Amino acid sequence: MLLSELSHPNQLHGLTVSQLEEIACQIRERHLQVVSTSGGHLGPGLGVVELTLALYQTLDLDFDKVVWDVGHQGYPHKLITGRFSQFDSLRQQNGVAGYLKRSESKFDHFGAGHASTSISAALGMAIARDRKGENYKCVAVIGDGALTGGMALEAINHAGHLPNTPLVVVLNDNDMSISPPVGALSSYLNKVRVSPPLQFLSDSVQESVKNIPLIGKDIPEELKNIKGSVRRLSVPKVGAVFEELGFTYMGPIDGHDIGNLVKTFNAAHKLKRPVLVHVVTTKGKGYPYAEADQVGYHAQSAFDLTTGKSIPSKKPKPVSYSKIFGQTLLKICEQDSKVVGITAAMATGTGLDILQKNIPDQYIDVGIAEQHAVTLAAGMSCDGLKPVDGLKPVVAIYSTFLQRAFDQLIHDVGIQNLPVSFVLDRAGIVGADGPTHQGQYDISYMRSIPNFVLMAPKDESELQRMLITSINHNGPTALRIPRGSGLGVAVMDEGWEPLNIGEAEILEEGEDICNS
Ligand SMILES: Cc1ncc(C[n+]2csc(CCOP(=O)(O)OP(=O)(O)O)c2C)c(N)n1
Repeated sequence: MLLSELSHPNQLHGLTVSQLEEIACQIRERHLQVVSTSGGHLGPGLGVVELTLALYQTLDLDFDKVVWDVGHQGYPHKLITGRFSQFDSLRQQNGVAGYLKRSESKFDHFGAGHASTSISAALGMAIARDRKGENYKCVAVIGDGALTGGMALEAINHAGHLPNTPLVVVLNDNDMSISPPVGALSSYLNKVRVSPPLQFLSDSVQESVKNIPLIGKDIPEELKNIKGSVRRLSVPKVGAVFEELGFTYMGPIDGHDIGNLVKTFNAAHKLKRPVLVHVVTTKGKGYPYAEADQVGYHAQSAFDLTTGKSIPSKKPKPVSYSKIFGQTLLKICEQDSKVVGITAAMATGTGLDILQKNIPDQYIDVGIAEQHAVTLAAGMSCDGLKPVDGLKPVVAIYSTFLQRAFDQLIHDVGIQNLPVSFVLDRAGIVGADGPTHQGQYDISYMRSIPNFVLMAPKDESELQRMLITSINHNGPTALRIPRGSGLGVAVMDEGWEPLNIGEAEILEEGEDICNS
């Protein structure tokens, strides 16, 4: 079957593993062709090709619901749900969106762009289904990075408490966020992933199954026959954290083995309770450059498919605002050990990777946890007799992702008037990422919070002066910086003059309102 002829995902039903593998090749080809031309997310989608095909072979997407976390890995989903021919318009005006969007396709069951929402949304669908007395399947597909977000853990806490609510959570574990993942949960998944290879385990899977209290005798046939692929069955400790939280854990499964994936998903659907299927994938699978540099190929601008190298823009661009921020913060940190940069899993995007490489002691990555980042900084800033004795945290978060921490900004920072500096990257219009990523709300939401000083530099050197002003200020500040580069105004290596807060700068005298 040709991918170009696939107009409905149910056409995958009945295809053999080798036919699905053939479609997997065609998906990768089209994915690479379009992203290399127009830019977009690369590694995330390439990693879930087999997962998507196998999952959809076990579902009826006219009824069953799938929620993809973030949605940046959804290009294979788009290619098999009727958007193959429009795919050249990816991330362009009126074209195919870079994330899932309910208004774009009936198969996009839930829109996203921000991380860690999928389990909540899928659980909500499952509860609605049960109240209506229907029986479609609800599935959330979430990455190991997104799983570290507070909302995902809140949803697991809730779902695990509802043993009679069937829900399948597919953990797409590629051991990567945008950068390498951080945190205790990540270390736990690492241990699970590297536990002994499957063939070392007992063959008597069926016997082991009987002894598992949560599944016991009700184990479906398919599950009994997956020899060695469901490691939980023979190694009680693997996945124990999820089991203790009320989920039946299945895995880890090789995320590129379609046959095993299909069997495991079928088994998971039959369990009729909360199930977590742990699927191990390789980010960038099938494109060697993306497999080798998973951070660099998470998302890409246009590139040459043969060499993997970005196609340089005709007019060289000045250094980006994010980079100037990162370089300036590094210099400030070199002179003041109390200054600490904090990111929520966005080191490269915000320019904080510069600090990470040079002074790791003054750098913290909290994972995809914006709310925690804000309150953590509040605590760090007041760990002294007076607020001014504490550390001087500089929290760099994209404007759009800081929306998530609105209460923390008010309750933990603003009301207590704590000296935390926020750098809101990608403030304003961000372009092709679409409506979920625009930094268009921060002026309104920051202005409503007591004690905050809000700043927006007119150029690169003013960004430097505003950064030092905010770090020196004994109260909360928010410094907005736009996506991309400015005009290339020369920046200074040191000696940044702080600004007088609230004082206007006269650029040009004149008699009209606007004299250009
Ligand atoms: C709330 C929020 N913070 C940050 C981001 C930026 N972001 C997009 S994808 C991503 C990494 C997600 O990692 P994972 O869930 O493991 O998926 P993978 O990219 O590895 O497939 C991050 C941090 C986001 N989308 N939402």
